[in-house]
Amino acid sequence: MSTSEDYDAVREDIKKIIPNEEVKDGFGPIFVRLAWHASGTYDINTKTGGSNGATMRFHTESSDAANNGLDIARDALEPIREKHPWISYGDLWTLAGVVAIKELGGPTVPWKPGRIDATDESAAPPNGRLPDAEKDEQHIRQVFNRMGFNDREIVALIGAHCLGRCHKDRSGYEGAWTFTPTRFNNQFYVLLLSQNWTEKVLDTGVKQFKNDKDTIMMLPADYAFFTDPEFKKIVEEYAKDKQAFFNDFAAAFGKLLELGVPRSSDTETATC
Ligand code: DDH
Repeated sequence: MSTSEDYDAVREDIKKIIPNEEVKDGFGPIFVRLAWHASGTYDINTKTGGSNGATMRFHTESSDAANNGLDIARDALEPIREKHPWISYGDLWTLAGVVAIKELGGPTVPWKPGRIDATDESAAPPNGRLPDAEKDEQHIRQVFNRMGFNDREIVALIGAHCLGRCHKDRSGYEGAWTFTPTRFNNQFYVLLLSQNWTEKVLDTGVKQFKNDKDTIMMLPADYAFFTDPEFKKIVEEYAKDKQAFFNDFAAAFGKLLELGVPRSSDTETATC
């Protein structure tokens, strides 16, 4: 049975590899994206998908276009798995997201171990469960309600777009959402409200919103948080109140990572 010291040792090793001169923004933002994509396939009705199983190791899920580029995060974590072979990939990937958020200045997200890796492809959820960046608020609500999230949790979760950027060769989109892509903060909301956004079509054929100086961007699915009145009210609140965002984000991201993870009374109490 692994102890909390064992998990602390893994946390330390994850921390060490997050800053990386050769990788733009380091590995922090992409570890957050990996934790989210590993978890965000959950379907509350069928109780399928989610981070238990680490099914992105299998071709069905790793080849979902939404997961393009996440091999970079999985490969970066592989030496840590080799050093600590007792940890499941599901635990390692979700823990990497939690450690990254903290390292980049964000809140402490509650995290518990206990994910068990699936042994074959049949456990993988079907492709297409993650949100489509071209789509609007109706699609966003449909996808996140399927995971079991309400409006407030959805708005809190999208604040993670304060981190990192879009890469043309991965998603077809390009650029960062904020001027501080390696700092976890409430700038996504501040900039969504304060910049003047103009729609542009990129040479990859996708639509994106750019600010006047063409220095930062929003996806159509981000811009929906500006145009939908219910979403916008919460965006305004988080833009003004960073602490409210941090509290709500920590709770919502912690809930996301738990989706579909079976809990016995033993692991229930083993919070790390
Ligand atoms: Fe996201 N995201 N995301 N996202 N995401 C991308 C990058 C990152 C959508 C689309 C994209 C969340 C929600 C949504 C992060 C975290 C989170 C990219 C660019 C696209 C496209 C990928 C690339 O080109 O490298 C859409 C659509 C949604 C939606 O909700 C409708 C959520 C909920 C999270 C979260 O973590 C809670 C992070 C971090 C990145 C930056 C990755 C990087 O490499 O940098």
